[in-house]
Amino acid sequence: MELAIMGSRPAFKEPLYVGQPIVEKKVRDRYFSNMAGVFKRNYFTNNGIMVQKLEMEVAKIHRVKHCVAVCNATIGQMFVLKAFEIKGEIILPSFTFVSTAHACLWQNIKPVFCDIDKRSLMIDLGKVESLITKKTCAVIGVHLFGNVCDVKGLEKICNKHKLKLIFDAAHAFGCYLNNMPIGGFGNAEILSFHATKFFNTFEGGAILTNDSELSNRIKFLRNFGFRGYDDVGYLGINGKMSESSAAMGLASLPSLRTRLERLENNYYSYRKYLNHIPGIELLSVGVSGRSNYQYVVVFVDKEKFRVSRDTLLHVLVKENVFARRYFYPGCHRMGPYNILYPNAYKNLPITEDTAERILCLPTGFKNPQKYVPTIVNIIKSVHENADRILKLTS
Ligand code: T4K
Repeated sequence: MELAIMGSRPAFKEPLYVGQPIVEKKVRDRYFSNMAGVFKRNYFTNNGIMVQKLEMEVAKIHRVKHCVAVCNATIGQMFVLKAFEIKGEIILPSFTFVSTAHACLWQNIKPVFCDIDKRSLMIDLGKVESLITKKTCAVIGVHLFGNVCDVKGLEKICNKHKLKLIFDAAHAFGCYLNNMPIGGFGNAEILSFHATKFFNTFEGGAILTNDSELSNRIKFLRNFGFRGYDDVGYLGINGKMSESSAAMGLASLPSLRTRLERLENNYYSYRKYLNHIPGIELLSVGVSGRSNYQYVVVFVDKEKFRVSRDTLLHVLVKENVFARRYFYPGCHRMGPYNILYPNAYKNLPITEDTAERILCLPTGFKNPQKYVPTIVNIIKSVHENADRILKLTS
């Protein structure tokens, strides 16, 4: 295959993105109909009926007592930390979206970065205990790329050391561990409903928990700390979800099964075609339960593939395939953590190695046959034309 980097036309006219929102026609129609009701009621935010309905539905799906909808997952995580009055240190992986660490440091809680397990890419249980100090108050596990953390192992450690256990479940809407949906694990789990996620409300998120006291506190925190008219009892802030966002969420719920099928189809299509390229390995998902197949993640072994991950990315972008290096280079190498903890990398060898090899490919196509074989052919051509590509990019 002649590649754009060699002078050919890009394989795709339109850009293909990781995280392109999936909004089926039925969802759009339901959204507009929901919004007609919102305009009729003339009630746009502050715990409206759309938000309340969405909370009930999301709690039901995840089999938890409480769902508190918020404006995004980052604020949601901050609310959980604030509600538990966590201070001191929190152990979390560096291999995550930077918001997981920011939500801690924003409240002057020191993020202590833990390495990840090479296969699952999630926090390495074997290393967590060695990072616990007198100041440690909590551990955050991050369910990544549609897979779920080793919940039992983390619970055991946290129970033993009397630590709170929180899950960043931004990627995990609808994921299962064995036969249990995520949501009720640990003290709280935080979902993201960002536009790029499996389930989106444009911007948004939710805290799932079975802890009624925690849920009540967060409800106050997201509304400036108001306990009633003119009565503020806490240092709250504005973290509310709007009716428009909730209307989008409610419109999407009936289409989740078709969306899951589409993403699953995309994943298996990649798996079928990627099978025979030396140096390209697909991350397995759904290993310990059910995945939402939201991400298609590959690892590039430079020796076997003969071209580095970054050169491959460069070639893909020229073809309008906007793959992404989530979560390169790891939080510990981003500001301000690289300045605060310049030696953190020494304890994070797997994180460092993974961040250099990982690549997320676009997914969510209605008809994967139209896209996936071509994307895979580009990758194959890069390998087959390695010498030429290396000359062109050096
Ligand atoms: N924890 C984890 C593990 C997370 O991954 C995230 C967020 C969070 C916590 C925090 O959740 P929130 O506070 O956001 O609710 C994007 C998302 O903004 C972010 O939500 C997400 N993770 C992260 C993995 O991806 P960026 O900076 O890479 O976004 P951006 O604008 O480059 O968009 C990504 C791709 O999606 C682009 O290639 C274009 C495409 N896109 C994006 C948007 C917004 C679309 O096609 N349409 C769109 O509307 O962070």
